Amino acid sequence: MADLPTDDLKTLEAEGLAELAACTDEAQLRAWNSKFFGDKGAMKAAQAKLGSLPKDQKPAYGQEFNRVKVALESAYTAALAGKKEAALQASLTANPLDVTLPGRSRPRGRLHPATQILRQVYAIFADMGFQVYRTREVETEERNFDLLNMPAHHPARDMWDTFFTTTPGVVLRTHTSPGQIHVMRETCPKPVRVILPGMCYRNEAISTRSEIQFHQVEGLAIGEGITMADLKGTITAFARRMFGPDRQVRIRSSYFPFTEPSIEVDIDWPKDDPNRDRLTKGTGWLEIMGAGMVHPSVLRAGGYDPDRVTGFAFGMGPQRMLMLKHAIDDIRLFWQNDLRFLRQF
Ligand code: FA5
Repeated sequence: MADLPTDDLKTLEAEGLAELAACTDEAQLRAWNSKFFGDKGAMKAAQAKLGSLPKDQKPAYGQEFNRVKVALESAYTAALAGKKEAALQASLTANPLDVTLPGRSRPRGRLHPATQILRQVYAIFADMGFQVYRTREVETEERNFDLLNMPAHHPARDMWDTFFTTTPGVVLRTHTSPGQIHVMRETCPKPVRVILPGMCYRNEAISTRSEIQFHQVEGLAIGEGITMADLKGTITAFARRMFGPDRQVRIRSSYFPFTEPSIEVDIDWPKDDPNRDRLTKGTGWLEIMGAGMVHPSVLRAGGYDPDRVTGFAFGMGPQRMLMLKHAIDDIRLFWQNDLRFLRQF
């Protein structure tokens, strides 16, 4: 019996399947696909043959063609999927991925401890109704001294080793107290309740407790009937919140030309700290602020009538307070930019 045209299709199918099985990677599979299903491929040729067949053979050939086409197509799809899966497995074995490894964290910035303590101070005084008022770091000698009841040649000026600028009469402020004059002149005759934070500069011998630049937070309250009891109450309430109920507050009498009477406030150094004696010169206390009732001459310089209003003022050192809070043994650490220190806060 003569070969039927459908036999050619069967041969084509067998060839196709055999060649497909021989393909080892995806590229070979795609080449196989072009060879059999491309525009000039074997299946196109087999389809073209249909037109040249006698009419009675056409239906059988057509049916067989479709069967072979579907068989080869599905074999190709399955082989392609198999090769893709194998490639994925190979890549996973070659470059193992440990999904349990912790992710890479981004280093987070944080606020400098000096800024952190300033913000704590603001928050505590905000609760007591004090507003933050900012004034300048470069001041006139007049506001830094004269208007604070320290005329030229007054011996009290020796309390502050001053950095003078090359402009006569202009200094780097030695304390935040000149801010009192700015606030009073701006606010008079209304009552005042503000804090004035900022950097101060003194030509000091640098030591573990003293820097040539340091923050202060000045406080000023002016109104009718303000007394020393208000000052003590405010300071004690502040110290309780800043240092907690277990730390002791000591108020001593003192002297400042711009307050009368004047006091200084100490906090006890943590008792279990081995550096306690060295940092407190054997006393167990560290001074955190000077304060007092605003001197009548200063009230007058600010525009107020000392017969009608009184007021209290204080000037505290946040760096000293941080030292006390965390038993930090050297004030110089604050501006050294040593990350081993800064990262602890
Ligand atoms: C004054 O500067 C006054 N102006 C404070 C004041 C304000 C008194 C209002 C009365 C009324 P004194 O020099 O003591 O005072 O400084 C105040 C605080 O600033 C000190 O208690 C201390 O905490 C801090 N301080 C002073 N000098 C330094 C320094 N060199 N380094 C770090 N902190 C300092």
